Amino acid sequence: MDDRELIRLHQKKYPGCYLHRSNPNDVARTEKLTFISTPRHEDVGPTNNWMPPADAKKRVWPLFKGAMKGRTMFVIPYLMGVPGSLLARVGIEITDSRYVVLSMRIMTRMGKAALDSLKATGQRAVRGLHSKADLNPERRFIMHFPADEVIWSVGSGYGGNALLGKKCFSLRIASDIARREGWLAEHMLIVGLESPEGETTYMAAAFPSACGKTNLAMLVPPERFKGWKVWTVGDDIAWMRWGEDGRLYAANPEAGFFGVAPLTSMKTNPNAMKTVGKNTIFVNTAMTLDALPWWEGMDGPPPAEAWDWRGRPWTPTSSDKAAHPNSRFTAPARQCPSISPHWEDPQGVPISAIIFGGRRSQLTPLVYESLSWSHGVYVGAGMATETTAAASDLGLSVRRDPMAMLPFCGYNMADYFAHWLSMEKKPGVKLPRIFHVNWFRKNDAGNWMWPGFGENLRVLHWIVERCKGRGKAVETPIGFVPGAGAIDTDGIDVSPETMHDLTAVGGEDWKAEVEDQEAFFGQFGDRLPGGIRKEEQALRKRLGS
Ligand code: O2Y
Ligand code: MN
Repeated sequence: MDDRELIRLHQKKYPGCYLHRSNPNDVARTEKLTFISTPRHEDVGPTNNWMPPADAKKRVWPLFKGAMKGRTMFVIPYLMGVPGSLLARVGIEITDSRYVVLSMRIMTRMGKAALDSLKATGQRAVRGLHSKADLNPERRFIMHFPADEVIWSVGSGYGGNALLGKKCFSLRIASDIARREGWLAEHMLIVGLESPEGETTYMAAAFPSACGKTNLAMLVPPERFKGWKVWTVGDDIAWMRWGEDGRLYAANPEAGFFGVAPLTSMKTNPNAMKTVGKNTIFVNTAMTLDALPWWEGMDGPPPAEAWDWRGRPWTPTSSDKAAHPNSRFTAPARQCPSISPHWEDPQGVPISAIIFGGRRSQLTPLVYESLSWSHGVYVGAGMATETTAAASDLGLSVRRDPMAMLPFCGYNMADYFAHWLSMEKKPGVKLPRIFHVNWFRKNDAGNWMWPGFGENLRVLHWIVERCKGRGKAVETPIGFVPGAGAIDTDGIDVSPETMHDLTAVGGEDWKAEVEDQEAFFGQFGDRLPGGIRKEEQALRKRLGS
């Protein structure tokens, strides 16, 4: 605090809470400065930045020389996952950032749990070296060496670039370990839906960044679903392996949430608001004059005066936003009112449904179910989302983001698809069903067709019904969509006609979609698994193209 690295917030209203302001040139993870380093380019594929290890040694390693001078160097042993779990792994992060130490203490199980686990399992720790250095973006690199299970990060002190347990370890390095060992490390939330009869169905869902994963993980059932409960297991990452009973078990390797603050409110996510009321580090939010965190979209009127995310005076007439759009809260998961009683079970929770999704204002139905596992993998591989700066003269800008892993797969994505396809060949597995959802359809007038937020439970309910072998469905070329009346619309302003439009499959539009997917898949050349090509051909045939 003496160095203003942390600002103490109002301790009566926000006990144990602090604000951290990052350098204004360092406010989000940086994909273009993120590299996978392997001897052969083809092992990282066309969707990752590649740097050969020899070049990394020449270009990046020297940046660490003297980089920590004048700062304390910390050694952080940390555990991703819970002690004693087959789904747990140790990491060591060396860092010169006190903000990183404090954040890792929230986001991971730090210290003794990690050292005990190292001793008990004899595992090799994933080794990470991090230095803020001079925070110069010209000298900023996030390097991954999957073969050695090593991470180097230099020149950034922000979130995903610097808290190495999260994206670097739990997704990029872990996805490669998972491929070698036959499990899955995925960019997925994990949620349980408990019926009034007390039966809980667990689902894992992959959505690209900024599609509301944290909100879905912490959903509050609407009035119509009184008696139902939603249990949060994780909001960002799922590690999944096959249990002895043949089911797929998922665990959240993290111990905290690093959620986006703007637009989080008692209306959009009351559980998140209650989670961040204590022991939380806010990053790049605004702060009121009486030291309360504030951001655009929070409940109530804006403060008459505040400090913006850079610490400059701000009023509602200021032209800039008070909070940075990527401002965040770092909060312990155990504080979440909807945290599952099973979120720390060492075996994880059994997954009945895998859900893929994206933000598509047109084309993609509210929900559909794949025809088979391999078709579901194809659906995930073809996933896409509209980018925030969506509208242009050329139409909507759509980013392909297979399984929401485009920025996080630590190896060639073609091999990643093959790994997913191989799952159904494992003897004795009871495969989860695979679905695709889209909360973001708009009508011709440009209005949302589906209310979203808590009402998304109605769609999850249909998914659960399908998993139980119930739930009316109609087969279409792209998969099963809900039959008329299968999704409960009681109490919401969604007419049967709108429901019809939300679940309709436009053949011509889908033919164009397949062509666009083909352009994406084409970049993998011969490495694209035959299973994906086979599904693509089958879809073309069903569409009559
Ligand atoms: O910009 C960052 O460093 C954070 S990115 C992030 C944080 C929490 C969960 N997911 C993400 C993401 O980009 O997927
Ligand atoms: Mn994420």
